[in-house]
Amino acid sequence: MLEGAASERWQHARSVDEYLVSADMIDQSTIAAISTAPGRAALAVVRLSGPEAHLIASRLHLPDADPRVSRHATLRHPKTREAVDDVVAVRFAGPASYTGEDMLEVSCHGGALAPQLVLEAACAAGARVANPGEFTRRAFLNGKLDLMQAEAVVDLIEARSPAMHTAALFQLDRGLSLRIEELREELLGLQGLLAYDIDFPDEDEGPVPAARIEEAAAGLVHRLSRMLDLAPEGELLRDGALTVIAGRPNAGKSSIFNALLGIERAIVTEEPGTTRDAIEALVSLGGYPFRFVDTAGLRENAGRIEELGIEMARGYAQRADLVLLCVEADRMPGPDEDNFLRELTAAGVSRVVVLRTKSDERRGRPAGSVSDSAPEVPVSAVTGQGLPELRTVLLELVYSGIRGKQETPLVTRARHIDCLERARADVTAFQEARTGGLPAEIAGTHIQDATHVLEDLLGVVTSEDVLDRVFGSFCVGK
Ligand SMILES: Nc1nc2c(ncn2[C@@H]2O[C@H](COP(=O)(O)OP(=O)(O)OP(=O)(O)O)[C@@H](O)[C@H]2O)c(=O)[nH]1
Ligand SMILES: [Mg+2]
Repeated sequence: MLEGAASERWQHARSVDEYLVSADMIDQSTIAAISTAPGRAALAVVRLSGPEAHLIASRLHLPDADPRVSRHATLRHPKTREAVDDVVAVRFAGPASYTGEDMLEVSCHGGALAPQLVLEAACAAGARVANPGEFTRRAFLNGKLDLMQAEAVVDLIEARSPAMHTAALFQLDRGLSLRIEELREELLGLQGLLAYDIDFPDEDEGPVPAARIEEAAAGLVHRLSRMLDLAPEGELLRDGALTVIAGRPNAGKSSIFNALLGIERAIVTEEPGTTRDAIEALVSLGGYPFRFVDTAGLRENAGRIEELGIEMARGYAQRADLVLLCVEADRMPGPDEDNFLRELTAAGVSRVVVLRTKSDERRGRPAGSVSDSAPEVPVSAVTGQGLPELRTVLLELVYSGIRGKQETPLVTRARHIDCLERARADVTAFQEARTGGLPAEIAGTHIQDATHVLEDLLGVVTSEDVLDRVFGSFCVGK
């Protein structure tokens, strides 16, 4: 039986050529990097991967040890034998390692110097400094994970909200990959049905009823559409929904911004025109990320600096995923609010919530109503009244499709959306070709195209530049 990285690569490859290409893409050097973040810390980890990882360990005067057994030792410079640090070292033997290659993991002291000196000693012993994402790139090329799992590794590192963290962890466990593989299997099944059709074209009712093929195609379009429907929400998990707090000067915008953050971040005064710059903060509500932006109050005839702030506020509002328009509860809304709402509609911003602020100062219903369509929430930054309701409304408006469905594989990247849309377009083109009466072999090419697109998504066949793009976004050491 075949064993090792080569056999895993072979299982993933569809042809001899593909196997050779994937083998070719791995360079034979041994790479090293500090895998932990710089700065003052108790410990740091320096990792090595490649054919000479264990030889380099010996050159660093680390004692021999079985794989996965940690050894406490003094790491010494390979040439001078000078002590570099007191470390704990673990060897891994490929293919049973993260990258699929031989590896060495050194836990040394943290801080500015120790990890750097360990890395320099490793390089003096024959390693070269790794590029960003190079460890995971090797893991991918050795068949340890597929491309979507590799992306999930970055997502996990960069996750800033519990929901993103959950989605990334689920994907690292192949949640989304399995769903894409199922779709790919179905496309291959459909290709099989079509092959029958091509072999027996003249039979009245061939071995495969036409309805069965049509059903399979419709099912695929339906499933691809369902994944794409949730994709916009999945994408928002990455950076948070851009939520712009806007309104006339003194409406209480900064106070609400601070109340949502739970800290006094923006300056609040009784003077209109206090906020002039846009201030951003990422907040997680119920685990889901929102990027709140406090902006300058909108008004005519403002001074020069304030005017610039107002321009910025408009710019932000027009790009927003959601706008919170603040109007004091006791003030009748006027033309400023009407104009602003019109601008938002023109910019395609459909999600607006009207906050009737300072509602502690008014008893009963707020004065007038601001918009026919936007929900109105009375709030007070002073008493906290209305804030829980506001949080619920925001979550419902932005994340209703994916909230609470932890087991739903989520599409979170532009690359995924692009591939799924292309696959759906191919299957739709197939349906049209069938309706148009085109021969099965011609129509079938669209199904082959769709299959290839999903294979791109999984990284079954991948060009260097796709890999560069995916792994270029990694940090060094991962
Ligand atoms: N009673 C009461 N006063 C509030 C409330 N929110 C804000 N205020 C007061 O309203 C004034 C303006 O508040 P800000 O939060 O600075 O208003 P703003 O919209 O950011 O103002 P600009 O940045 O100048 O556009 C301050 O004096 C606040 O103390 C509230 O909920 N209740
Ligand atoms: Mg303000």
